[in-house]
Amino acid sequence: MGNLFDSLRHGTEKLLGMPVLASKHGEEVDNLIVYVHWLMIALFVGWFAYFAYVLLRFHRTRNPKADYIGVRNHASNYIEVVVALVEAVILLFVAVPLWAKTVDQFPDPKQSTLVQVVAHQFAWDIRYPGKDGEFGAQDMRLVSSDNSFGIDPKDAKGKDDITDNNKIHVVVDKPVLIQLSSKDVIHSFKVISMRVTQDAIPGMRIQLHFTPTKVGTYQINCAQLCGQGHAAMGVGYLEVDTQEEFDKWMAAQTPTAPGGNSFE
Ligand SMILES: [Cu+2]
Repeated sequence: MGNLFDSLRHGTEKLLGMPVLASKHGEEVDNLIVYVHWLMIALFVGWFAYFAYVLLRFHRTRNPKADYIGVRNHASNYIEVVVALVEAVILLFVAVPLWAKTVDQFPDPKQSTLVQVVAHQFAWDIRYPGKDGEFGAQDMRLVSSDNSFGIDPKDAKGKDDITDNNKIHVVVDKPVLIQLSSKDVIHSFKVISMRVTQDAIPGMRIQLHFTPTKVGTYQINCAQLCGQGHAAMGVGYLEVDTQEEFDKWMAAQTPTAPGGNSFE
């Protein structure tokens, strides 16, 4: 039974042409999409069958005289109750738990790849906390062309921060915790293969998390029409490395001391 269910589910995923999946919670997102489609298919077929039945059953040759009472049984009420029950099950047992996990159960920053992402017209600025695992303080008055994050030179925690743009390096099978904000308008951080989408809002630092499961390079898209160069934000990439690759890459980076510029 379980096997039949799984193969039905995978078959539906193929039929829908679902994009490559490379994150842990993404399977639950896909399940939700598949279950909703099953319900919609059932309703679509059901309604059409009913429509065809009605055309024949109430054709004027069979009913020369109008019937003023109409349907006498309660079949439609029972069907409505069943549909409402199925919807309640999908909502309460699939959608709500997944949403709760997404917005409430954040991974421990110490066990995660911690990244700060600041969107702006039209690119993504990236910052890693460096060896100490903590971001240095920021002050927006310090933002300049060579200090895009406004890292405060007086804060020792900022000395080892690494900054970059448009490419985020993360580690496979390790939670990724992103702190997302925007410098100008509302953007939206979307990585389809990770099944994450989160608006980047000026003045807010919003956390999002996912655990990548496959090494590879995945496109980041901006999912809010944010200006004329909106499409250019597709230059963003998420690179999922093995731990060794990541460590090697990180070791080759020079910290961005405030006031200096060490990134490309
Ligand atoms: Cu944008």
